[in-house]
Amino acid sequence: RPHTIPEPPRVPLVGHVQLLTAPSFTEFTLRLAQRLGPVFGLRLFGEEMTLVSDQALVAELCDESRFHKKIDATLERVRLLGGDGLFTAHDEEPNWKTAHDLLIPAFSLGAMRGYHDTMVEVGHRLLDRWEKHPTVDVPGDATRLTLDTIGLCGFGYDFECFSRAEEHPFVSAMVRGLAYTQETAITPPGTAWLRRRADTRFEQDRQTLTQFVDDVIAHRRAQGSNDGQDLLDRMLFPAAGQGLDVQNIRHQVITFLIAGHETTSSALSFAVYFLLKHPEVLARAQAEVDAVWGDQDRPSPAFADVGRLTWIRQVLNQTLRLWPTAPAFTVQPYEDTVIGGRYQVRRGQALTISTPALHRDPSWGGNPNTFDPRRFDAEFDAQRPAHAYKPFGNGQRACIGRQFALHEAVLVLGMILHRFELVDHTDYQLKIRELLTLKPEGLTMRVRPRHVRRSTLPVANPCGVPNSGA
Ligand code: FDE
Repeated sequence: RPHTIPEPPRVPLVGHVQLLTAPSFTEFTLRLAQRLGPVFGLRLFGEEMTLVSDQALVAELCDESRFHKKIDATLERVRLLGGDGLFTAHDEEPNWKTAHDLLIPAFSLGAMRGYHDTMVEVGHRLLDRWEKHPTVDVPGDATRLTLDTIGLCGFGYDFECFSRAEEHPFVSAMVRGLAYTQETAITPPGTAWLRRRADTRFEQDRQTLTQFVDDVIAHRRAQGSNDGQDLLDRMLFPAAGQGLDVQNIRHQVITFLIAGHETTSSALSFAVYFLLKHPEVLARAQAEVDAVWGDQDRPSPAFADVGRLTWIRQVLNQTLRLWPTAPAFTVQPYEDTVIGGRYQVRRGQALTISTPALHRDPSWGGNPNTFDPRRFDAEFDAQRPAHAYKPFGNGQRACIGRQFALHEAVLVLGMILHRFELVDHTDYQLKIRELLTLKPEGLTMRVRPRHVRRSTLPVANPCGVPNSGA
């Protein structure tokens, strides 16, 4: 017999007003999952959602013959910026498949080789800045890094985030625009007029974004194909068959700049946070980078070096287990069906997988809240149930940028740890800020150079004794 999906107490007609005052939606749902169990419902002003975090149930929802991606209320709002770009397209929109097939090769392992040198160069920008300014705004600089990287690798555009005094106008418009789409996602009926000024501002921001993207496109068209390899080239000069219309290319560029920077930068920031709080994990990571780059002053990491940083990769995997920076994804059943053998759900009903809750399932063993990268030792990888770990979503709609993000994050974290000692100078207490993605708000640290600078060593050997080269 079917069970009813539990719900916290709610106010008649309005619904779960608690949602409006919760500090972050993700932390709110984590607490509810502990209280109500791994399936529960929430509703607000007629908007309904069902949150799921049970491992077996999530495995069921990942069956693509029964369920597929749903553009939920949140993503529907992001469509105001991303339109039918990859992230926010409905499965049925033909542009999704066209763009997916066109862009998949741009995210292959081979393509990563092509981006590697640019990622290294941008990594050096960050190190140079930290050398000069050793008190570091971690999420701020991580975002400068990831935005420069996706801009250069994807579109041959240099945002130069590290060298400008003011934020790039595209970035301000994007951040403000995204905030608008989320803050106005769920509003009490009849109150739309209250935000008329915000609406006007948003229209201006949207124009700024469109204008910027059109300039980048015009520039590439004028200059002609780069080498056919980056995202823009692949969209503007497709090899054969279907291309994308201009409107959709605009949406894709905005989508990649949105999807490609905050998610990755926050993953880096959370990793730094965990390293600050786990000296033994940090020491092992430093030993790893030293084994790869020795005491070189300014190593230029090779592509293959990134694959050797296995512990740092485990640090990132573990970071994305506890704080998956894109903290949910939503699916819907193709037909009315029963899930978990007991909950009746309707065709098209939004079923949202809370990954931070899924990733704290008791089956992770011990206290699932503890940060321990050894959970990603190869022996455990083999034993882990399918779909227990979903920081990049599922199936055909899973993150296309996964390899890109991980290559970039592992590389740069390695470069940082090789160059600097990290100091938790404020005894930072984690505070999560949520706006589509999660980030550790206000995380700062101090950095100190680790290695003896070659340039500071004496040039001549004053005693005339052969230098052993130590
Ligand atoms: C996607 C994605 C996802 C899914 C969502 C849903 O389903 O709704 C997820 C979960 C994610 N993604 C996550 C992430 C994390 C990180 C770090 C990242 N991510 C990163 C990145 C970078 C880049 C460039 C990207 N990313 C991108 C992207 C895209 C385009 C998408 C959509 C896809 C399709 O087709 O749908 C995604 N991403 Fe990510």
